[in-house]
Amino acid sequence: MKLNPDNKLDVREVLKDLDSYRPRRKGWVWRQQIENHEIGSFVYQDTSENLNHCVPLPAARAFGDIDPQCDMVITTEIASGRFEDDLRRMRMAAWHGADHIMVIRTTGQSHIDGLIEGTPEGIGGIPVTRKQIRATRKALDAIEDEVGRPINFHSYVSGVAGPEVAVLFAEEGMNGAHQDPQYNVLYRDINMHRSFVDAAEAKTLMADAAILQLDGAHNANATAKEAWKVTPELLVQHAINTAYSRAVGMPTELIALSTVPPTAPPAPKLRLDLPYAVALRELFDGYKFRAQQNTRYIEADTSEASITHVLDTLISRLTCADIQSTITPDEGRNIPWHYNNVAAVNTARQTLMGIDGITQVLQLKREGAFSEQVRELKERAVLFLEEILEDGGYYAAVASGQFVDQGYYPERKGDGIARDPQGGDGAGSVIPRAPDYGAPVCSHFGTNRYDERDGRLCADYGGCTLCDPTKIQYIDELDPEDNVEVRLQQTLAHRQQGLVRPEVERHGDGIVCVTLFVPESPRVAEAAAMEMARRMGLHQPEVISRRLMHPSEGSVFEIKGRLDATIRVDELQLPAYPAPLPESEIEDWVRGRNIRLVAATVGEDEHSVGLHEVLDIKHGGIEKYGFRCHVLGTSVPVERVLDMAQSEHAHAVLISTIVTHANVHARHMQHLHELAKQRGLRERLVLIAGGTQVTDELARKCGLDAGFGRGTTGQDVASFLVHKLREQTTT
Ligand code: Z98
Repeated sequence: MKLNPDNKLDVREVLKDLDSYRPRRKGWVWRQQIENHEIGSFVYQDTSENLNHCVPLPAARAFGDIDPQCDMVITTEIASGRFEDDLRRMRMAAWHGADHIMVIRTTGQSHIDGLIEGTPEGIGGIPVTRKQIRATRKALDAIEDEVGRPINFHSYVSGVAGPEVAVLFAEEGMNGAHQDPQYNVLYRDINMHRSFVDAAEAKTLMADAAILQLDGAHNANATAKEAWKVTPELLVQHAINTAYSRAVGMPTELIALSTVPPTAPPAPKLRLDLPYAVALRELFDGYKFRAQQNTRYIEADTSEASITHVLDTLISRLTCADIQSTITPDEGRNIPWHYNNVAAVNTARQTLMGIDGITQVLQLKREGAFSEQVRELKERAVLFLEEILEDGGYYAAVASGQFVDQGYYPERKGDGIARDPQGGDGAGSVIPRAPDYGAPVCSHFGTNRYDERDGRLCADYGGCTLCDPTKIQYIDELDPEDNVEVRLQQTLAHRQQGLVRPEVERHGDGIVCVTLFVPESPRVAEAAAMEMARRMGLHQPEVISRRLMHPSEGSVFEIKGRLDATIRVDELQLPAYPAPLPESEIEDWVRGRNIRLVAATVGEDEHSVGLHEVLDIKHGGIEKYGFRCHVLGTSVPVERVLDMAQSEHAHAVLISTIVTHANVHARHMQHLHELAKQRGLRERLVLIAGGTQVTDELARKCGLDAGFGRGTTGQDVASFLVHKLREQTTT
């Protein structure tokens, strides 16, 4: 399967012959660091290979559209509920620099005692089934070819069916997974004995399949009310899972500790979070570190979430994290939206490139109060571990509620999560293996009656699914109504008919978001905002963010709702801009020709920023190609503009209009055209208008040659001028 950047990902193609698709590699892939990497005008220190296809950061347009890639793996976490929608989301994220795709499982999968094959769509995550994994891996294989970088696919080896899930992941080429028995115990109330026994089996499978393991310690600071107080415990949880993994035989390089900086502003974040990050890195030197964006404090303000994420990422870089994991900044208010997945990836990408090389110029102070804080944290953690040993071990400590207590150890508040060692899901289900127990796959932990032959333990019974994938039973979805084929019928019918609808969660869901400020006190303002949303035609409007500006002056609201707008693509009138010419071609044509332009902001309009952006050499405008620009300033009458064009023997006139009350921008454009005609100048003068309310269509209707709206660059205008002036000289 090969992707073409000009075409949509074809889900039908992904589903074709899925029963026989095999992953083409297994195991985790890191980015390779490149130091002194020359990209465009810069030399980078903390980068990896460039991508074949990407969407550069917005400011890249000022730097030759470069898109340096950092050396950390970047995660995006995906959870729409439908895997077919997730595939497109993954492709977009990969183009923006994500190479670790984590899919969230549907709520409750942890409690199911087996694989949930044959299951359709999920709620708050997807059901992790063989079909979903295989389809995703197949799509990711094609996406990684398209972007030119390996992409790691990841989900969770937890719950009552942990070992079965681990076999599935090993069979299907999953590259990373969370595995930590403590997560089962604390957050899913699965029996502790069962969880640890299962973990030994699951970790062996993961080690043999080179699946990178993330642990679950960070969940404690997502759960604790005062997250910075559980920092000693986080170190203890990491220690338990790491030691257990090593005891089972997992190699160091496959163990990644999962960590989240515990606080967010207005807390003094760096002062609290940095010592914790340093203590963790020092105690677990030699292991990998996966730092996740802090989601603990995400409410409704995506810009606040992004700023905390920038600070988190700074901590990651200063303390040498290997993976920067992102979550959508809107997770506090929506089923994450795809463009917010991309926004989170870009926050990490932008921050990491912005602080490239920072560790060569900045060093954390290793004396005084900072190192005392680091030492104190380690001491608290060691004391906690010693107490667990003295008081009867891990099971006893959990039973007495020692974990996720809000006290800063050794202080105790008595509000921790307590679990009964004899209770929970799967209690009493651990039974000793019979001496002649035969393991169903080669990769396993403990007793096995089969002896190794030809390097395999499964030779005696003719091969296992890990050694011989033809033995894998592929089960398709079983629900006749809710399955991907049925869901795709509508999607594909829409596409075939050329229909498009807005979307953010799932294909064509119609969901849109509007932002409005209402100058009233909060309650009145909110009711008014909702009413305004209804009048805009939004169905089921819902306030997803409210930000107080002032108790009586007003508030800003973001409202989401469903917009019943289905557009026929073939009925759209697309502006007929010529494709921009290469800069060298523009310059070659313009230089030496003495092309003169007269420009001004017309009418009573003092806004000149847009015009300067397009013209001034200082702003990268078209002067740089050799156009001779005569700018008359702001609030200039159209008559004066034409006087000057006449006396200068100009080739073109550019007018800019921003102020638009009473359609004044359109009237100025018409006036320019009419007057040029009256004076007999129209034939030889190219007339162009620009401004936020100007469109090409409107400008042409008013008699001009072209109009340029928002987002126009000098290159666009220069390309048009060269096309047009060339035409004039050849006709
Ligand atoms: C993360 N965004 O860590 P269920 N095992 C471990 C986990 O940390 C998690 C699960 C399993 C976070 C997601 N972590 C939170 C060690 C979840 C998931 O039962 O499928 O929800 O388990 O990336």
